[in-house]
Amino acid sequence: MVLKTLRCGRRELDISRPVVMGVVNVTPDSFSDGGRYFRQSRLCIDVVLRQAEAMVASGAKILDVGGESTRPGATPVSVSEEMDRVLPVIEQLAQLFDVVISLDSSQAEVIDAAAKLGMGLINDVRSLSLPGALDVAAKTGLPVCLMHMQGGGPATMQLNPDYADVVEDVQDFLQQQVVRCGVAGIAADQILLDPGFGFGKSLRHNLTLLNRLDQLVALGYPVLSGTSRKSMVGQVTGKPVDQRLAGSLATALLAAQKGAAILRVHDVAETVDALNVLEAVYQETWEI
Ligand code: PT1
Repeated sequence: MVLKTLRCGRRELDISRPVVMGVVNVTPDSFSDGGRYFRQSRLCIDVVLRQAEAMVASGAKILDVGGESTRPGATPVSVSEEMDRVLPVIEQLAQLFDVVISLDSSQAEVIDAAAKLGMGLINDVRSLSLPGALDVAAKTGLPVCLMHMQGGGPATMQLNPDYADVVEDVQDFLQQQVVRCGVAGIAADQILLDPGFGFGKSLRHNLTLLNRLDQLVALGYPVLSGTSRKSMVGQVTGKPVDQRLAGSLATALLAAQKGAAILRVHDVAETVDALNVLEAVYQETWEI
């Protein structure tokens, strides 16, 4: 049951080839580009729009807008603050660019409001577990990305990652979330799965999940992979966050080779180039 298009509101997203999702962080404390769009702690929407425009020109098919930092140890943000950050950006991006605008949020209120402003995909690192989020998401009819996280939340998730078999545990969790979504009325062909790299995982857990990503793909849902600039890349290469491009490209290519449908990245142009090379080599053989 590998399905090839997602119905993202007014837009359709072709995922018969791997596509790139560009990260648009509107948080003052993002792990990799923290505060880039902030001047004296005020959000500069024109800077965000210029960055997004460059990502679209480089070949991003999705822009993922997030107002809550979810990196390890990040502090929570209030719902109203999150709304103030993401809603104007979603509205503008949806009007200006012919790509799918994704919202990286766990809050029912934010999801509901963003759906009315042209959001095309719901990306929730908490798999629609917060009050009201599942029903609001179902009501939109939009695709949802369900992600695995262990350990309660970004503040505590890296304290003691523990699995019997990390791949099987992640599969089991995600399959339970698929059932939950089905009961709420979300169509099976509008569900994406994500192993949640860096969310309650040791380096070995992350590397095992990437090495065996094909097992997650085998569940039959499109898989989203987010490894860009993460500490798993830093731990292997010994490089700080601003020098993780090459390592991140390696993880993106590996994920694509193992069947990932969407690569969530900061460096869109470089990732698109790398995927084009992979595709040129593979030619017609993506169907695995
Ligand atoms: C992700 C993801 C996300 N990651 C989806 N959404 C982040 N669907 C935000 C580190 O170890 O993988 N999938 N939204 C960013 N979160 C992290 C986590 C950032 C870990 C950095 C690390 O460095």
